[in-house]
Amino acid sequence: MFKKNGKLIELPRKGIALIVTDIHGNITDFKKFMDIWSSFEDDEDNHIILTGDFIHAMGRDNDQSVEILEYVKFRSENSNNFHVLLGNHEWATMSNKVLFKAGINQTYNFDELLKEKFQDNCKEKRDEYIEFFKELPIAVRTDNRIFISHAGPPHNIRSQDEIANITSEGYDNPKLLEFLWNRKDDFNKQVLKSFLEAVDCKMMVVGHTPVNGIKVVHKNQLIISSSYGKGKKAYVELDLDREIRKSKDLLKMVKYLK
Ligand SMILES: [Mn+2]
Repeated sequence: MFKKNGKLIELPRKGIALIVTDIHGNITDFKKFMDIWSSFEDDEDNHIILTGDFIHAMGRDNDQSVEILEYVKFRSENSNNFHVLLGNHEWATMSNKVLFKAGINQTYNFDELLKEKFQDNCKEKRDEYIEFFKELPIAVRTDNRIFISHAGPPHNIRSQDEIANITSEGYDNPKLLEFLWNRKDDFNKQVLKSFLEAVDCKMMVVGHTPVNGIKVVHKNQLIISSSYGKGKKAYVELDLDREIRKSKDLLKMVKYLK
């Protein structure tokens, strides 16, 4: 089992954790990841972590955000080892902020999608989804010292408890926003190092920035693009029992979607 410390999930030193990032409404890829997960899920020591941004495709033609959201919501509410983290796209929906990606107004598109699917019920559905987003954790810390979040790190984090309580003053606070939005140009090597020290971790795994499968930043952050990215689609099959000292150890656990 795992421990839920406020907005922080803590995973013990056993089993495997699949880390999947940035699905962005792509149901074809999502189903492939669920197939992969199906060979792990019977063992209660195994976990899957979706690191947010599972909604909002780049255009409406193939946007299966609602189907994915329904499935993800059901699974995470009915299974102990299905973890879903908040991404900036879910945050924008719950905060009613307009969000553009690749020149497309994602907030508008998502509302239109809800109207199409649920007609008169679309407002209730929207509220239901927002309640779900408010329940989502922000990050996972594993006992073998890997930290997993949508993006980041934020500046000036001093302890794990600060992350556990990060939404205690609402969802519009600067540290949370940095967790959801920060990319490599928003922090330097020293900020990453102090963050990892504060949470007692060796490495950090994030999504958010589209890359060609993977990219290592300042030696201690691994960016993964599992679906929406720049070519290859990668995920991590994290061995929770193995000691990880540096990026090389973690890179051995990276797999690619076929
Ligand atoms: Mn993102």
